[in-house]
Amino acid sequence: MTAVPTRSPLPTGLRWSAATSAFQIEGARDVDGRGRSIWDEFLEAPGAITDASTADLACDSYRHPEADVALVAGLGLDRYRFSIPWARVQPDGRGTANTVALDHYSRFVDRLLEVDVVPFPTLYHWEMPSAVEADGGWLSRDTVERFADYAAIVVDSLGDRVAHWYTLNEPAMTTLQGYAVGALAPGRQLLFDALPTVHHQLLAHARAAQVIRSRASAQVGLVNNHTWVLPLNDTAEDRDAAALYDLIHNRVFSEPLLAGEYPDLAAWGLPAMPVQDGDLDAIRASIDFYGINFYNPTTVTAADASSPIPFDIVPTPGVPVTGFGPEWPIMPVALRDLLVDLHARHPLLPPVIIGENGASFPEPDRAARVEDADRIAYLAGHIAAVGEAIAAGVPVEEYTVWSLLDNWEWADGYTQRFGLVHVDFATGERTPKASYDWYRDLIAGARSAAAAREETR
Ligand code: IFM
Repeated sequence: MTAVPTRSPLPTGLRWSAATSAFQIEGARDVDGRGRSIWDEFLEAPGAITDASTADLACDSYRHPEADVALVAGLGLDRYRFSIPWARVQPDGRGTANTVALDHYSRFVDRLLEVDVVPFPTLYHWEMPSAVEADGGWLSRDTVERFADYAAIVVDSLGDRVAHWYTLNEPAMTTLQGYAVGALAPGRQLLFDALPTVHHQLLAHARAAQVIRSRASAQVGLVNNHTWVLPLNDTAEDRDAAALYDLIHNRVFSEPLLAGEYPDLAAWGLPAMPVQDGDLDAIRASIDFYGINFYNPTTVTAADASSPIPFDIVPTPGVPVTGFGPEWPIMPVALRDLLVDLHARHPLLPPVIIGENGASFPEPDRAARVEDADRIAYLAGHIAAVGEAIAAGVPVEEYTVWSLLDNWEWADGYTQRFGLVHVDFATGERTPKASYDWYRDLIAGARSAAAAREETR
């Protein structure tokens, strides 16, 4: 078991948050008129989910939102990140809103406000209505306006109380794992032909941001998954492989948002993006903050000439790993390096929000108090890395733990536990882990330190 660091890694002045997403915690897939989404389709495919589980019950959060709000309040969070599923609001992905679902999220927002926590919803955390996917999903430009219509419905319902919005969660994972290799829904295996989904997602985000700002006073951003890419060997081949992976995982998303242009795709033999007049201006002007989800670095080596893609992702040598094994190496300094590098390349970087950071470790299934020193060490190390990035001038303003609760980890089902709170999926019982108490105390300590500083001014 990893030792818990004793030094306080606290960066000053951060806001503190924790996150969940609807499909992973809500259950209740067939209530209140919810439509089908690509995840309902995906989990039914034989062998798609490691433990063959479904998200039918998950944490039962749709039926018991009060249980989650109590845990959020107990942590003393500044904000809570949750998601609103498109397929609950527009079951067919177009047309009239399902007011029963909207009322549910409206009451949820009120509950958060009652305990002084700022509601910070994500409009799209991977749950595309099946009907939209059937029309092409993110491969189709028409999805942009359908998403903007959905955003308008939600902001008209909640915009009087919600002033901070994430549009899309991790478009990189949707492109790479959803459309390129098929490890996540919608399970397409298009390799580089998945690239148009990058542009359509960025454009959908930009249109949704316009719509939100035109209907409410709000701060809008998206949150993407970033990784720090390392070549396995210091050779020209591995450096090229790493540069290509960096391009398709990170830069193809960050550069249009932060600099208004795509990196040079032709130089890598990749197809051009389906850009039309005005698209890049809209994308560049679209974020009030930049959300970064960070979990692990990625080590890359050049692939055999016979491989359909020119790189292989390999274990990162010499570092510990999470419950996923070598796939998820633990290297907090990679988060600092990534932030410092992004800021160096984009000196006018808007405020940065760490929208997710956390780790799964093997833990018991039955209700239990879990002494998760390994998770505490992971979080403390990454918060310290954020502090170092801030000290180097990176404008990070908020840090978010993934996740408040153990939940249904997509294709890994219930086999990976990320929560600050243990969930017994057989009974629904929630038991705060040691990391919950640690994070609560860290937040309280940060607040007292900030108050003391104010007093001495
Ligand atoms: O559970 C996911 C989340 O939905 C998106 N970001 C990564 C998390 C851990 O895999």
